[in-house]
Amino acid sequence: MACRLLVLSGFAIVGLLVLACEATTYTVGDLAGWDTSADLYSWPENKHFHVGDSLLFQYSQYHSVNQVDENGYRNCNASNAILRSSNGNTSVRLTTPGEKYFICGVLSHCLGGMNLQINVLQKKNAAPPPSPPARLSPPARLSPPARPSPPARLSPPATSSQPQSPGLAYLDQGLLPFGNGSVRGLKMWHLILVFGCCIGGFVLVSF
Ligand code: CU1
Repeated sequence: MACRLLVLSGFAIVGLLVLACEATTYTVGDLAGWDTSADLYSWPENKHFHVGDSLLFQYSQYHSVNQVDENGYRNCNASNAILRSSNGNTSVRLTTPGEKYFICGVLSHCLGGMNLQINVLQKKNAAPPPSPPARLSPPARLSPPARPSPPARLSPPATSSQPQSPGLAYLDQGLLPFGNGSVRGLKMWHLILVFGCCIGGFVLVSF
């Protein structure tokens, strides 16, 4: 499955490269051709001519194609033409960037609109734009410093509904044997002992 995807993407890349490299042939004047009836002034608008593209001039026997410089273009003068053709089907390959000028060799035709000026751009990029650089992994985040464990909370003092005397407070804190819990049992035994001693003493006095 991965191999198929790899092969398919390879074909897609090659196809894109072929499309990018493909030169375009522009038929001058489109359907009207290289003719006095064509609107050759606005024909180049919204077109992007590149080095490697071609212009195809299709015309009747009454016309000719002459590539001239700017001066020849302005004056409809083909005497110093760079290129001259009258075979009715002239293909001109655009080999260098810059302004290019073409006129018909018949002066009245040139003055009547059979003249063409185009701007040729550099060759299209054959290779796709470079992929952006690989993103760096984010810097390693430092682990936060270990938080000290909170101090052990002292158990809150036992609450009592009744106000306590200072003595009872001591008892509750376990400082005296008569405090809370098991200590309280000792207090009870102490009372019983005292009570027993009193009864014993009373019995001894009675006899
Ligand atoms: Cu002409």
